[in-house]
Amino acid sequence: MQTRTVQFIRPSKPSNTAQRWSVDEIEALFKLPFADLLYRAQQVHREHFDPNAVQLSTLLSIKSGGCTEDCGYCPQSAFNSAGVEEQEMLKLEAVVQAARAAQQKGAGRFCMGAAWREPNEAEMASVVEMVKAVRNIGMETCATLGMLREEHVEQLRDAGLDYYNHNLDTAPEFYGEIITTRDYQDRLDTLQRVRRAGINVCSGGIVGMGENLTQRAGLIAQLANLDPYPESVPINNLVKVEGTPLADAADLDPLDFVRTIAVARITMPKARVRLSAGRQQMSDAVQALCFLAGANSMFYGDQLLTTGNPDVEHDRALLDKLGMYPATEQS
Ligand code: SAM
Ligand code: DTB
Ligand code: SF4
Repeated sequence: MQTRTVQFIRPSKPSNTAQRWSVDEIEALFKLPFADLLYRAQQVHREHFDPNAVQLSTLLSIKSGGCTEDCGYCPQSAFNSAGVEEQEMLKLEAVVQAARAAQQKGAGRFCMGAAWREPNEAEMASVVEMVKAVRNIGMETCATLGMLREEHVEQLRDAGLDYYNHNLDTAPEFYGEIITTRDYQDRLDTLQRVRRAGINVCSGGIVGMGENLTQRAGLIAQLANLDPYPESVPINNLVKVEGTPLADAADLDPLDFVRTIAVARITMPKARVRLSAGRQQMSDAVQALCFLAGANSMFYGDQLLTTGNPDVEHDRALLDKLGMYPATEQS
């Protein structure tokens, strides 16, 4: 993999003002002939980005397991029996050490995830220190901590957090079949607080949970119609974990995953569209199609939160094969 210096700046004002998309229009994109869809996505991608540059984020679970929410896909929910033991929050030194290791391997952004509904004051104080320390080593920072109150958003902004990840997960119509302990509106409210505080928004969802095409289009419509739409859009392919209610969900056709990437690219032209969970189960060829469809970001590092990700050597070889390289702020 070619190495380039990863530089970053926080955009002063998001320029990604939304065009409104109806669910029907988005469904029609999904139904385009594959080659036409990819051609359109490619055109949009090349208008806004270097098509060979990929932004690399490394994840770290700073607090794992025992979560009080009932998300049907999640191995960390206390409602599920995936065998993820509840652990205490990691110490600052361990987080900084993991961030340095990720940076040395070429990641530009470090994303800290916590398995809880929302942080309390003590937890916020620890996370603030982690954000400051990771920024200090020269990485972009991201956190995913569930619901946030106004004061928490302000604390994270003041610590210099670059991105906040909070996923809509699926369409409003399908949401209730996956999660009952938190409302769709709660998620939208948190995203709005993050946006208003001037922190970049990272929000996406999961496909392959048994949603139909209209519902898959409904998720993209929700994201694309946020005004402005998110700077970063993680598209996760469900990782089916034994002990979760979705362990036996039907496999998503890989070409439908590629289509989802293309539709996200077309409807959110300036967003980083991230190949997220599910890459370990995906062939190199499918991932290459995802890049052709406009994906320009991925989770990089041997672990996601509690499940595996392709190892770094494999990803470097894949990027080399494709002539791709880590993104800089210009690409
Ligand atoms: N607890 C916080 C929350 O839910 O907002 C942050 C961490 S949570 C694990 C972050 C996201 O990971 C979820 O919203 C979901 O989109 C994704 N995720 C969790 N388990 C997954 C799985 N098995 N497959 C794909 N994505 C998953
Ligand atoms: C996102 O959209 N996907 C990441 C990150 N944001 C936090 C998490 C994927 C988790 C997959 C299951 C696990 O490893 O626990
Ligand atoms: Fe908890 Fe987040 Fe997992 Fe839901 S997705 S169970 S909130 S860790």
